[in-house]
Amino acid sequence: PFLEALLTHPAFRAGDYTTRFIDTTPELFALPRRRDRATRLLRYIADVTVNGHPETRGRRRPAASARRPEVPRLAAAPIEGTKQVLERLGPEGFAQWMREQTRVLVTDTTMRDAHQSLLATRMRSYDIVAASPAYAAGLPGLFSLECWGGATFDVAMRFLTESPWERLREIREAVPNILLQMLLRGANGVGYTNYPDNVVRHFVRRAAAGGIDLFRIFDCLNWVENMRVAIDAVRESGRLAEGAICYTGDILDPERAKYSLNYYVGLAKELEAAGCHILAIKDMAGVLKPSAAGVLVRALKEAVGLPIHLHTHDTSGISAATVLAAVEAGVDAVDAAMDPMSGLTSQPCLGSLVEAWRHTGRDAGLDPVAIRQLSFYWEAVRAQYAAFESDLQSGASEVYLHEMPGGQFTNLREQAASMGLAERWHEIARAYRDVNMMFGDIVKVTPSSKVVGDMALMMVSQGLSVGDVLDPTREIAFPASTIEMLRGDLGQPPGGWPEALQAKALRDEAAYTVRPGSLLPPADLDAMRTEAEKRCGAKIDEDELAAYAMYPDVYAAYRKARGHYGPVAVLPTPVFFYGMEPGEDIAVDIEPGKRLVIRLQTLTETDDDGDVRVFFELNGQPRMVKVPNRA
Ligand code: BTN
Ligand code: 3PY
Ligand code: ZN
Repeated sequence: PFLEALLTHPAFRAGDYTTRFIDTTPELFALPRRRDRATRLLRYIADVTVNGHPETRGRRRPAASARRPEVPRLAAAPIEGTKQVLERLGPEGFAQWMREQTRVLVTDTTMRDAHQSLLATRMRSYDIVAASPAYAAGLPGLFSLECWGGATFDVAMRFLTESPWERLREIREAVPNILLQMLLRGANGVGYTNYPDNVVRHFVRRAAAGGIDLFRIFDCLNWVENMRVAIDAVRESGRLAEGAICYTGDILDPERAKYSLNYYVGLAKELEAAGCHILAIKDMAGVLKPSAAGVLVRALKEAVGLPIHLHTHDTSGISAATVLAAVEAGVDAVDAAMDPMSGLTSQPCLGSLVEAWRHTGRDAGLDPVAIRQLSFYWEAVRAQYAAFESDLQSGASEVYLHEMPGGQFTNLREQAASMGLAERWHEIARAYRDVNMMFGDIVKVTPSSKVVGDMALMMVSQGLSVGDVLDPTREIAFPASTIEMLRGDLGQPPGGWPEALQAKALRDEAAYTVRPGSLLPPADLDAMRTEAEKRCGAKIDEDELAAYAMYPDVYAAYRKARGHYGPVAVLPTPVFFYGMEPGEDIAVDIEPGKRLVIRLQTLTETDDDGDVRVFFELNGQPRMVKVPNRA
């Protein structure tokens, strides 16, 4: 039937087909694509062995002596944890329970923010899922695992050719007892722009069904108006809505009056009134100083009845002091990263914080042996991602100047380097600060941080000062992201946008101040599903639709790559990024009980057609794959 469909297809009969035929007529290829996953994986391994992986090409390689990550084998008795507390008490009761705990409640961010901030978000499901049972067995006293959302959703599909939904499902299956937590960018979902309300609602419902218990929701301008749809959707799903105040400036600095203690207290009250169960202090840049943390936590505890959850980054090098001060002041929960994934732009060191509270009234109750065993595992995992390490070697007080979020910092350095501006980093940091002030001193976190970064890079590369940009007689080609933000597309900052700059950037276009989502018509999800199915040549389920709605092109490219290469998420990380050596064997579980043993025997030289033949043994049977050498 496939061949018949192909031969009678109008485009084929008209001779109007090229190698792009598969792209434009995916419906014809749905059938053969479904064939043999093993064959497709061999095709991938052959390809990556010959050509390398585009994401690691030209980058530092892991040390040859690198140790293989061994997952600690811990007794697997299901032990009751926060997940059961939530099931028993419901979200309101759970929040009350949090406030009654004397121990510090600890979130481990290793599976999300830590690798987002240290390794360009490139940690694969393979390594995350493998660690999960050890968490369930060894650290059932953790408050939550932050394991999803933020940039991980996009990066999984775009760069790792894997499904964020499958990742979530597998973590959930392995961790029945600890809350799973995600980061949601309010109306921006897990993307970089405001989406229609029904897209945000659909996404939240699917994430809740997929296993997320706690949604940390923020808005990149601290505009609560823009968080309500997400907060309501989380509440309707029966999950925990954690509303975040994004911390910027310095409450102790009278010169930064815009972001005063009063401002944050007001925001906290708004979030409480909006129905949040938990309040997060989201210090995305790591600029909350220890003394300010104490003042802030005390004031918030006084002002609202919600439990408080602190998130910070160690870019400055003193974030542990901030966390300790917040705990002294009575904060209920804190974020930290497993030791080998902590520090620098990531979270403070989990194991050491836990030790700091041991034998005190706030002992976190976490097993140091399990922490050390998991740390030993993560250390070996991190070594496999050497290609994504930044050149950052130490803490830096410069963070108080630029206030870049931990997740953006190394990214922007890379971006600067790729523009030939590596030597001018400190100028960029200064420009970032200046652009922030030019925008009226705003909260900088995805996606507003990206707007500031784009503008700063543009100014440094073109040698423009703030004075030049504001000069009415000077023509400036503003980055599109700046024009969109000043128009109102990301929402409203406290005090509105600076009018002269806004008028200059928008020229004749009108700005608006209403919620962007109120102007976007609801997405027609059924039509979108039909479109996606046509484009991908396959059925699209509700989860995939949620991904397609935010990232149509990324999702379609992921589906296509997956159709061609198979479920590459099952491959060990060194194989995924570098392929195999002749004589090497690997065992791959493509599903529970279905194991492939793959041996790469040998490769030929590149032939006259530019192809390499790669000889494998698959479960003992010889197989050959021919791949073009694209080098
Ligand atoms: C995609 O197209 O979305 C995924 C990219 C996968 C490309 C593979 S990775 C191994 C091999 N080496 C290459 O340079 N390309 C392919
Ligand atoms: C994200 O939005 O991905 C963040 O981590 C913001 O801090
Ligand atoms: Zn963060």
